[in-house]
Amino acid sequence: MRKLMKVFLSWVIFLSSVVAVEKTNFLIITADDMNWDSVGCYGSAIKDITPNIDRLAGQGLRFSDAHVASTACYPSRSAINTGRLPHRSGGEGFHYLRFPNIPTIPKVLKSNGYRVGILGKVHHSTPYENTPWDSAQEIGRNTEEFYTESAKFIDDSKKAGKPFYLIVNSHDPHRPYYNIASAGKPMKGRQGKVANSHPSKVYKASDVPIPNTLPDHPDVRRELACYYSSVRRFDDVVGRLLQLVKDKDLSKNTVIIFLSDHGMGMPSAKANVYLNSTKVPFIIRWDKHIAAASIDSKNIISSLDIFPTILDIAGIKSPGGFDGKSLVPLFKGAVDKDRQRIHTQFHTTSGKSYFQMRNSQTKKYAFIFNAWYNGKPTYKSSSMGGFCFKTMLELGKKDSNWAKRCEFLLVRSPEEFYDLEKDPGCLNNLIQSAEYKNKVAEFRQEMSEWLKKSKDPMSVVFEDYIASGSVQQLSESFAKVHTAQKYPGKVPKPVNMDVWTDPDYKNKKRGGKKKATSDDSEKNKKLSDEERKKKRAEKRLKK
Ligand SMILES: [Ca+2]
Repeated sequence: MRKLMKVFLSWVIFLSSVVAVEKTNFLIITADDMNWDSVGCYGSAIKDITPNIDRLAGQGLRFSDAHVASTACYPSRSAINTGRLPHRSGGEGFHYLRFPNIPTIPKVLKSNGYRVGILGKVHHSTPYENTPWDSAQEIGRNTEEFYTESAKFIDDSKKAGKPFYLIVNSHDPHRPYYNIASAGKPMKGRQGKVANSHPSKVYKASDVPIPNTLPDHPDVRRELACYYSSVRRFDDVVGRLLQLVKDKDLSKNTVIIFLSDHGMGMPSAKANVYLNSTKVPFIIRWDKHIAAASIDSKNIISSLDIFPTILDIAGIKSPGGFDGKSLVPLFKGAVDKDRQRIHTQFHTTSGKSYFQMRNSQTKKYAFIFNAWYNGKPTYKSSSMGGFCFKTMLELGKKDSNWAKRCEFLLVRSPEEFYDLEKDPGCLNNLIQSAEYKNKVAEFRQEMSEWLKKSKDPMSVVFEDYIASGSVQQLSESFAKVHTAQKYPGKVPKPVNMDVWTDPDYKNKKRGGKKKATSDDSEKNKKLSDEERKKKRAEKRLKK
């Protein structure tokens, strides 16, 4: 009898491992601050800039109109993790989700038998302090390290007999760009353990296209060349990850999704809601389920669709509450009439400057509401860093066109309206144009309905503004709502990754901010909480 039981049990274990192997794995690859049109298959003017992303597009489905929900690292990634608009998850800024118990990709997949892992940008991609990552590791900009660390995670998942969800987040092409501070030498990774690698191709100032939002100036060219070299280094990572999936023989049952978290860190892109802010390259590959080299140019899709799509593919019951929906019906070329418009948002920079923007756009037009508008040159974000905006300001001293452009970027207008087919760079604000009067009215009405429907706190501000037409009323209303809407979310500053991967972490002692030596840790152990508080107070007094 015991022998029979043993045979039966070994069969159960064998069968369950077979079932687990057949489950679909997910590999999500994200670029950081990469413009949609920097990619070869999206029309980059640099020939063969991204051979590996282009190859991925050749194996899967490329969406020509994909947008992210918000345009800074953390909120964009919170939207991916929750499938909800930032104000509906409490993931508006650089903090954990403010609202409790929002279902997240890692939590739902883990509770459904997946091994969940994250490589790179862990701080910006972790929705809650108690997110149950099985593996969470920071990484620098070394291409081979992406291969070896991802391989380890995949091997460990195989050993555990579990399907995996692995999100690999490169820091490229986020600033600091390749080469800019180190004159051609690899820089030490900020978070990586090894030196950053060289891109497989380095671009020169004369190689790069200049978007019409930026001046053609030697400093801008030099900076863009560094940016494009970083784009190339990201593409190298994609190449190694595609090779890894092949090497591990996982092509058949692994879905690969690639996207950028938002547009490039340059004026008129990142930390705004223009076309170059929210539009991203977005490719999904799923062997035998998606025809190779497909292109979807009929639907507008969102990063909010990723979570419901994963659940749909994995056959996991949806917890509901999404603002996105599954992309699976589009894999066979369906056209969805509800996917002809998209709503995007911006709330706050990492420096906690609140520039509340809302955009309602179709393929043809974009209507923007700047709830933060106050008539003064207020706007400031990392997209003004580096040489580009500095050069624009410098040129503006002699050229009134650049002076006007700089002034507009700093001040804006309560509402903006663009004809995206004629003006994808969003340079010509048509809000006062007689020709577009009816269109503007139509979009304004839709914005009003949408803000109410989505329970957006900025709805009151918008209604106050359109009822009064007064800038003063706008400022007063925004100040009122804004005071209640500051985001006191807890900012993750873990000293190591155990905070996310070790369930007992909270019960263990946390180390200091600086790297503790063995002597320091002994000292720390001896200090009681009271003593530590006293020491901190003394330090403050000294300052
Ligand atoms: Ca980013």
